[in-house]
Amino acid sequence: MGYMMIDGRKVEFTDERNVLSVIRKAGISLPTLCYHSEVSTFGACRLCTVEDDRGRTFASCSEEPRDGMVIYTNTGKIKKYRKLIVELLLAAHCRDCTTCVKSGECVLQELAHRMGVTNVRFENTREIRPLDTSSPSIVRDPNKCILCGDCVRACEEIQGIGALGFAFRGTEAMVMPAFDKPLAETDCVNCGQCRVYCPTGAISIKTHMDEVWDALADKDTRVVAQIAPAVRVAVGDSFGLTKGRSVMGKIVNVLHRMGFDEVYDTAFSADLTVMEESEEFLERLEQNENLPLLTSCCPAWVKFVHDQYPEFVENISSCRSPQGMFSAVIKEYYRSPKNSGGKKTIVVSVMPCTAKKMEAIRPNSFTRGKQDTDIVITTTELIRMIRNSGIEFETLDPEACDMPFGFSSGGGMIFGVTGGVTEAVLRRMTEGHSKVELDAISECGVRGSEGIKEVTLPYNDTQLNICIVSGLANARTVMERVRNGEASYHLIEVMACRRGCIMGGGQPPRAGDRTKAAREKGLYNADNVTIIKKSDENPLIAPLYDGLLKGKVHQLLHNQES
Ligand code: HC0
Ligand code: SF4
Repeated sequence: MGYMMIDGRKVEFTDERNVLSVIRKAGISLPTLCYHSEVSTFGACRLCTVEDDRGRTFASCSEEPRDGMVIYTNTGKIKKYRKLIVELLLAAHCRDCTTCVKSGECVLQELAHRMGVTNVRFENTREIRPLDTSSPSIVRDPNKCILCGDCVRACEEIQGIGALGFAFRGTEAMVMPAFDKPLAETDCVNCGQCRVYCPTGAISIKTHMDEVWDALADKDTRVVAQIAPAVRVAVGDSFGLTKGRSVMGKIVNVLHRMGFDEVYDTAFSADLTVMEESEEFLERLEQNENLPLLTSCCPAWVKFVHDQYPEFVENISSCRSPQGMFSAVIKEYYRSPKNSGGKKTIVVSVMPCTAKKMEAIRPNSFTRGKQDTDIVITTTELIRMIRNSGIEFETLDPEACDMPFGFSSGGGMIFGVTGGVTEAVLRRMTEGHSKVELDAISECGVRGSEGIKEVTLPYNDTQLNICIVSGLANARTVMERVRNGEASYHLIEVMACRRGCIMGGGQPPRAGDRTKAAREKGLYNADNVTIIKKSDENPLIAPLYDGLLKGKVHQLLHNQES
């Protein structure tokens, strides 16, 4: 512990890793473009520069706090310096702000406004580069890149992929995939974490909102939506509502008003996933085959295994993700002329995830060669569509999902948080459903935001070893240990994004620790208020197996051999 003087006030510090953190703790929001507490310090943007009592200026992100330091955060010299940095960044930046996807959420735009930059005196001499639209999930616009390196570090350090890097030097420097390949031809897994970290419009979501509007305008089309678990806890704060609180009922209402014919909760098909995945798990345990079972609901993780650990492809669960299962069930239901009423059916899934756009077009997830999920939009796109519609979201009353698929258990709901899939599967594998039994599961180590969690549980005569992972760099650590025989598990649950889908690449970005915790709490609260917690006790599940799914379980709920 020590003390420093910040702008004439005494501030205590303990384990803060740099002066910037101490300044922020003191309630001063210093601007930064390249600093994120979860990745390594780069010190490139210099916006967090401060001055000490001897007139020395330094980047506060790169300096350790020392007892007795005296620093000033807003001297005339620093203000001028910061303004010049922003002006120079703008000089080398495409400035089509009014039509930029990031407009209104761009950190550079916000800083220009904050620093009072109203004029850029320098000419942009950078050559205009083409956009990379090769990925099904994200778009890279090199003309809007400010070389902060945030995407590079997110991809390398958090996801352990390294699909992006710096090329060339000095004024020629650029961020791009190796050998300037299109992103779609790299090991990119479409997770969208680079887009979450990008402060400008240089990396953005590939949007599909127009396709949804077109479908809604077509009177001969039935448009059916499914909403993923994590979406409901990441929408409200954009409309001034409490951070992290589930607004599922309002989302159902707004989608009905926009013209969706039916709105469903992906948590329903997460119940189906629990049924199928636990059965597959028990079979593999019995036959001691293809263990550890690797969960298959996160498409970025599935691609990661195919690209990086091909020898484990057989271990991936054959289950489709809840997104895939739901779309297949909806399409099958409306294949019957009795239900279709002569209309074509389009399934729109609303996901916190950019990789789900890639999963939807992955041929092994199709039914009889046809794509089931027609359009995937992310939470960010949903928010934009609500704004576009002009509907006052915050004032809407909650509405329930439609029938015949409109009920889900709490087990399906918690899929959106790391550990949720495992917890739901364990609930299914437990005979009872009393509070004591369910509490024992939630307290066995499955919950919590750590990137790697290990749980050991007795099941019949076996001690089940389970590993729960979020963040692909962590997944690499675990898979290396498994490959080298240093660790052995029966089940490995992986969500590519740290903390799970609540922090997916399609969620509104710039979520701080409070937002992350609120989203997590929001989903557990949504589970708390459900009467039925176990997927197998969802009253719509058994009739579905006896009816529509009869003889078609494999065809509709499992991925085809690829
Ligand atoms: Fe997820 Fe899912 S939980 S991956 O995180 O399994 O995207 O929310 O929709 O499909 O249910 C994302 C979230 C889903 C799926 C579910 C799973
Ligand atoms: Fe890396 Fe994910 Fe971005 Fe692809 S989408 S470049 S894997 S961070």
